[in-house]
Amino acid sequence: MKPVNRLTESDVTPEAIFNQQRRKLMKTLGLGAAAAALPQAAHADLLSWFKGNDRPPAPPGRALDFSKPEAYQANLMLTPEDKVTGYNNFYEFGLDKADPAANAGSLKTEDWKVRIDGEVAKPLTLDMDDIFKRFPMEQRIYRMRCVEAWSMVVPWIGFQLGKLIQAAEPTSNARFVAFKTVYAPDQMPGQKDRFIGGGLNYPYVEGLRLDEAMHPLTLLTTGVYGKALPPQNGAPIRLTVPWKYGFKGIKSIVHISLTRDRPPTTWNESAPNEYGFFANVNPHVNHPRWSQESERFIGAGGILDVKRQPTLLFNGYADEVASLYRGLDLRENF
Ligand SMILES: Nc1nc2c(c(=O)[nH]1)N[C@H]1C(S)=C(S)[C@@H](COP(=O)(O)O)O[C@H]1N2
Ligand SMILES: [Mo]
Repeated sequence: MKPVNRLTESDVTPEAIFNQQRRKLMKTLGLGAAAAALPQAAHADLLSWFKGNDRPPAPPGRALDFSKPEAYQANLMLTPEDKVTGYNNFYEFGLDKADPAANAGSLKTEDWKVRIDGEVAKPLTLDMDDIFKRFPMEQRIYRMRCVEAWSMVVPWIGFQLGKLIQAAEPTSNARFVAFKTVYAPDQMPGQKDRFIGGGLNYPYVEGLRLDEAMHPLTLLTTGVYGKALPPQNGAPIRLTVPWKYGFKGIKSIVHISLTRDRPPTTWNESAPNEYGFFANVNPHVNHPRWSQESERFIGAGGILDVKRQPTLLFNGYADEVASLYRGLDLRENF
């Protein structure tokens, strides 16, 4: 076995080269660069990230106050902090896994405000101080599963989204919750340039059914590893829904709106046959271009420590959430 730092160019071919050329081709053809960007083989992507990861770590965020409720301190092996904050998807800052950590420092998170409105009796605009005052923070150790078939275990800091929704007093018309990322093309190169941003429409938007949003596992997240979120992880506030694919976890949120109708969601609009509205983690429903039966867990060691393990239904949270989907065909509603 070769040590990680001895990986040669041939170790990342042919998959990496294939993906590169595929991207070029898709661009040349003017086809959805977004579809090309989610790699055919995320493994090649992992290899090249480990190879290139000699950058200094992002400056740490400020330490947060939080409790550690027993029920959420899962006894799972954590993905190390440098990987959680160094291997990211945040297409506003580029498509490669190292791009967000390298580029997201330009995001201005001072004077951040989050607006919650729509089908509510009490619309609210809160700044981050208001949020920290109103909602005590908790550490929750959650599995995190990207649709690209890699996974992590992350100690998030956050609070239940349901508490904020309750504070806004939903009307009886509210059935869904829509989320929007900040639109700041001057700070986010991917919003300015279609190719840097993977051809997605910005601002990035996501949505949940109201019962999913009210579920106690669903968090608004303000920190990771005990500190305020670094920009590449979606500072200053992002969504975490641990039983769904990672793309539901919209970053750097400025607007939350309760709606009667199902809101549009970015990846679903970009490729509706590949990314559904529900996006519940499910080993039995494959992505059209790859299997979801197993995943690569990103652990403590180098690339040799990236273990294949079975994907769990609802990402291991079936006892808590399966009842939300009783009677729903999970194959049709993927
Ligand atoms: N605004 C925005 N939110 C986003 C994304 C993005 O590109 N833009 N990527 C999503 C995807 S695909 C994943 S897997 C997670 C990654 O979160 P992490 O980098 O904190 O692990 O963020 C999600 N939220
Ligand atoms: Mo993802």
